[in-house]
Amino acid sequence: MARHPALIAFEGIDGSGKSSVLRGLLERLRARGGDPLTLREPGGTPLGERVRGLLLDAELRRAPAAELLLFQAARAELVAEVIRPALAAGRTVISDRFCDSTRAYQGSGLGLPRETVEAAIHAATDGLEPGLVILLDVTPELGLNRSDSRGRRDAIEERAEAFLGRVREGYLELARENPEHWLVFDGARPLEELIDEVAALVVERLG
Ligand code: Z5A
Repeated sequence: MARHPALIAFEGIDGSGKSSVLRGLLERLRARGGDPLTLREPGGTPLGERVRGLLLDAELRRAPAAELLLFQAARAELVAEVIRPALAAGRTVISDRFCDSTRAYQGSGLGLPRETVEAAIHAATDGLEPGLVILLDVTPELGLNRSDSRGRRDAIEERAEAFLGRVREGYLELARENPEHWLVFDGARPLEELIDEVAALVVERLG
């Protein structure tokens, strides 16, 4: 496993506020003259966006292993074509989800064996891992309420609250296992407060 200090991932269950905090962080980093590359998973390449369409289609049934591998297909393309070249050029890369989403959703959530999940992730990333993971922790109830208030649930959000409970526990376990690389925030706090705190810590980490 090779953690890259300039690769930052936002993680959390659906509706945890990742995209909102990431947008706020980006504004603050740009105001300081930074030019980070921001991405979201799955997606970010022509192939990845097509795979994203398949994965989020609520009408399309899929076996757990098929789901695991589709996420990795999108990720492999993103890592090879976008993330590695950007890191090699010296840019900071901030991704809305990365490989820990797979550990939490397909591992803890769907119950796929850890070795299977790790082998699939490794095939996609060749061991590249974020130097910093920002976890926005919310209860499944709050996350689903926020998704519902936007009036949409995709294939993965359709799953039960119990599924998201396992995903949340999976994330918290990963954070406990990797305390030097994970920062956990209570995603129920006011948004501006969260953005200020996350931005201060990211600026400190990036030096
Ligand atoms: N997935 C997977 O299973 N395995 C993998 O390997 C990968 C992904 C990479 C991608 O969906 C799905 O793929 C995802 C995991 C799975 N599961 N689902 N669904 P996506 O990209 O469409 O969505 P998402 O990543 O789950 O994000 P989201 O649902 O859009 O939520 P979010 O980005 O965390 O939250 P948000 O959009 O910033 O906020 C949601 C709403 O809450 C919004 O109206 C905000 O204004 C509001 N909000 C946010 N923060 C606050 C606070 N602090 N206070 C009050 N209101 C707030």
